[in-house]
Amino acid sequence: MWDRLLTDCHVATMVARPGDPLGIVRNAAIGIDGGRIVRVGSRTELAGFQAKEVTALGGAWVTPGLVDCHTHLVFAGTRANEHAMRRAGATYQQIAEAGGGIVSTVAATRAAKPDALVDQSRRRLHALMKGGVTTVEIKSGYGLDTATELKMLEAARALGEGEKVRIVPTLLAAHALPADARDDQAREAFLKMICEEMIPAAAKAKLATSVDAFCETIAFTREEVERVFTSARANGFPVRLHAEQLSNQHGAALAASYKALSADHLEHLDQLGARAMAATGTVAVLLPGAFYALNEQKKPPVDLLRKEGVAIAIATDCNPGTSPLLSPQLAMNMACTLFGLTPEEALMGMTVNAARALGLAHEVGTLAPGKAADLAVWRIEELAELGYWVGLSPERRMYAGLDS
Ligand code: DI6
Ligand code: FE
Repeated sequence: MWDRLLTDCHVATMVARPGDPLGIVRNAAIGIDGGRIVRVGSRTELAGFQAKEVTALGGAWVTPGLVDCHTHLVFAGTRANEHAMRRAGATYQQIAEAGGGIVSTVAATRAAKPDALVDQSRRRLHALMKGGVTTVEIKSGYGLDTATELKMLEAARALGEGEKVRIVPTLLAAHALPADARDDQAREAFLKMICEEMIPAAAKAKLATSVDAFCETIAFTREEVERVFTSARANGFPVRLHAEQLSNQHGAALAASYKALSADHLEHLDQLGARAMAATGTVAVLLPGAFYALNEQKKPPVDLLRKEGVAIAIATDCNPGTSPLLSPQLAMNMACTLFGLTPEEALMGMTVNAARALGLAHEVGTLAPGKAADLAVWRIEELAELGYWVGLSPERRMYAGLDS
């Protein structure tokens, strides 16, 4: 006898079939046992099975729990002042050069006690969970010293321990140069510290599952990113990269040459970069929240990604500077309205393709036998409503087969 049977629902399994990219099963039922999906099929197919608990969902739609595959949600303080500066015309670069930007969150995060850091971040995590998120990637990158980078990763882990959610921690030490590391010698010392101290320490403490970096004129060069990736590889980490956000640094191609799980942002991606990503299965993670908050004009080349066959994921990029976004639904909606994705592509972007971007496609992002019973139940008439409503929340959210 199974633990649970969900009946009277329509399911988007997200297991693609010819002519049916979302793997839809109407009038369906879902069997759950031991926190995992054991079977998805039509109600009649599953009619003979028994479960300890049977829940009729009244014709609702079920999707995999949403996967937010790019966030910076652990940090202290806010940067609401930058919102005002930006509205008065300041650019991301100008704010960074004026001592704002990432380094101001670094000061607040270094100063925060571990418990305070967890408490502040938990509010944001709850908002994403309320939106149906069951898996969330969280990056470090506001420490920029070994102790604080590890403190952030520990905070991410602590958040996961107390909540019905899967946390996927990423070391993003090469996020910005610390305020006191602007000359060549200090820059070199910082990179050495990332490669020889932070990455090995995160590996030893098993506090991260991948290594990320920011390749940009205001951050790190390709050569520097390559050093970070070399150390990541030596320490057993897969990599991902903030690439082509504000300019074309050819970071996506570099990331692909290291078989990166994902390259993220990509507004300035060119054809060579897209081809390189397609060849290695590197997922394109698009972040409409940052595009929106920065009032960017150049959109990521969605047609090119489609043409080259690069899988597209969508994430909130939740962070205090460029994407104070706490709604996965709004991320999906903006991916449609701002970037021209179809509602189907947006849903794939926060389920199956986001799971791939995290290297977790075997666990989450689809509803199929053996996968985690992480799912969201939506009171909607048709599935396209998921990329349509602004501010819709699921009626129910289940994590490992349990209501939460
Ligand atoms: N790109 C972004 O949009 C965020 N990080 C990054 O590398 C910005 C993070 C911040 O401004 O705090
Ligand atoms: Fe980011």
